[in-house]
Amino acid sequence: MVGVVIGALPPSLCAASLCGTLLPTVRSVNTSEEPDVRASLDRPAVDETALQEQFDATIAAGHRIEPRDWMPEGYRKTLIRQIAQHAHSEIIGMQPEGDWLLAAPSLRRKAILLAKVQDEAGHGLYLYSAAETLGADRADLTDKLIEGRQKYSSIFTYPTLTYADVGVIGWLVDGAAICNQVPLCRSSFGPYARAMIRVCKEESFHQRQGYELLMTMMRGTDEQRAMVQDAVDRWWWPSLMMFGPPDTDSPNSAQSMAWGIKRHSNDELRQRFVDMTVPQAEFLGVTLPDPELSLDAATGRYRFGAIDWDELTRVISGGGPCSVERTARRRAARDDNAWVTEAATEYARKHS
Ligand code: FAQ
Repeated sequence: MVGVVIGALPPSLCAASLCGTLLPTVRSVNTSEEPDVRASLDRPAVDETALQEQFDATIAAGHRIEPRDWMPEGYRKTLIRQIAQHAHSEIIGMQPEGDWLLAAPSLRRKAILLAKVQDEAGHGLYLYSAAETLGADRADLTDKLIEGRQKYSSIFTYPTLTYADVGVIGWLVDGAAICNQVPLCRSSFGPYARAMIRVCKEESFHQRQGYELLMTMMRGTDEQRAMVQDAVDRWWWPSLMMFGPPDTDSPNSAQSMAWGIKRHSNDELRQRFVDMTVPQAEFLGVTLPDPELSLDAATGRYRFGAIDWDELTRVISGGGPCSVERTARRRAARDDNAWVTEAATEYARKHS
């Protein structure tokens, strides 16, 4: 006998339907000792070569792969890896700014920050939903994050020391996220690409609110201007690391680009971010902490100094300044709220 349990909380369904990627998040469970023979009975014999050719042709034509389409196992695994890491980044990324919610300097700033942090939660939900369309289980992904078996963006292991950090995260971190994620709106996997469209619109608002906060502080006192400069000094290099290792040391890029998951290499996007950001820094009146930063007149692009790749390796391996704290907090959120999951699952079971 085969029963069905709901494998996710209602929010996942809401998020999935919002981004048009609704697939029922149900897991088939064999509740008897009998072997589950449905799979072999339902499926006609398939010609893997023809399926692979059809997949390749879809990618070559720039069309989308959808969850029910056949896909190579490597493509599915790569997508789950990247989308899960992306989702984890959005959720862990709520913490550094969330730390300032109770200390925002005015009601207006608090309302803006609250809306932003809630947006990041929404992004995480869209992304977990996209991963679920590939057969991943959300609870399992969360466990992998907490146990250090899946990554989240290096940037969120750094602490937010002053309120200027909130502005700098909006300007630089959301700015880097936009550079990275706008091309993902054309990613070959439909649910991921569609989720990115809404995410990018919201990131764009986030970047503007950060820049507006910094502009306000720069028009303020010497102390406020010093706070902004200090925050820029601390966040500039970690923002450049968000784009990942250099192309020469990026094991996943070539295949991900061949599959149309990534559209540009890590270095290309990093350069685009620098070119976009330097004029914004000049307008703001801050100095970027890189004495080698200079405009190459021949290419119209900015040259920049060497990135400390050892730092990125250390942070990615769990050695970031707040790595332990970030994961511990996520673990506590999972454990403290387990009763909600259990209640919702039981409710769904009774009504299925
Ligand atoms: N941090 O071969 P590659 C945001 C890992 S969302 C940690 O180059 P790939 C919004 C990489 O996963 C920010 N790990 O890998 C927000 C791989 O590990 P694995 C997140 C990193 O996938 C704003 C290994 O190193 N955005 O900011 C990092 O081709 C404000 C080798 O690297 C996304 O996730 C790193 N920086 O390229 C929220 C965008 N870099 O799995 C709150 C989607 C690399 O082999 C507040 N993701 N690694 O063990 C991507 O575009 C890609 O996954 C890259 C990495 C570009 C991040």
